[in-house]
Amino acid sequence: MLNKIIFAIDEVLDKSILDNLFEYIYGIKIGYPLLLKIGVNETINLVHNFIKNDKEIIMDLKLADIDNTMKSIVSQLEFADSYIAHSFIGIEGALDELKKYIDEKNKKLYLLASMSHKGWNDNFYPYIKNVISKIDPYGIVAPATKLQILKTIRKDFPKKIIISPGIGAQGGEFGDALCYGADYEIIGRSIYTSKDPIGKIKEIVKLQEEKINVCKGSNP
Ligand code: O7M
Repeated sequence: MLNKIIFAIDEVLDKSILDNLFEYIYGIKIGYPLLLKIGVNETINLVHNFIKNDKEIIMDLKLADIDNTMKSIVSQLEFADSYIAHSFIGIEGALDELKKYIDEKNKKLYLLASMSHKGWNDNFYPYIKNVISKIDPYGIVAPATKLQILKTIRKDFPKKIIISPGIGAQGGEFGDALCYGADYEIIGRSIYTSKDPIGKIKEIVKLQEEKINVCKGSNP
């Protein structure tokens, strides 16, 4: 079965629902909504099975601060495997030290290359691209709502893991980002607002598989 979903848990869920979704998803993404609603300790309890097993836990606080502050934040969330930061904050005194710190802990850094909402300005992409090239993160976040920029980012960074949000609730079609170069699709509301999250995930996997079968061999 295709295993290309990163579940964005931005709402409080029953632990049993989450545990039942376990086998259908590659990893989970946690951010401010959940941490602020239930706190760090409750979040750790909720995702306990994911910590114990081989599922990636991505901490999405979109870090955008000076090095010392970002390191302090990361040090309090060590249950995660990876951390997401903004690229626009630049290198010296920010991302250079954060990358070193995360490397020392054998964790992963993802950098945002572009965002899924309308107002994001991709005219800054040459600057962002330079920052990403120099920092050399483990992975990149790129939008499923803007497939041409996603395709450009894949071309510019052929070996990086790309994770892509904006599918379902934001209008992107399931599977499109995979066809345009993403490794994983980040999906939140389509799953957690469903009355039947497992049924929904199975449906999404099927749609992703169908899309991949169509785009495989072609060059979107
Ligand atoms: O499927 P949704 O729209 O309910 O959730 C999408 C998730 O991806 C949600 O957690 C957003 O905060 C996040 N996201 C975007 O929607 N757009 C972006 O450009 C970037 C992110 C993100 O995950 O950045 C790391």
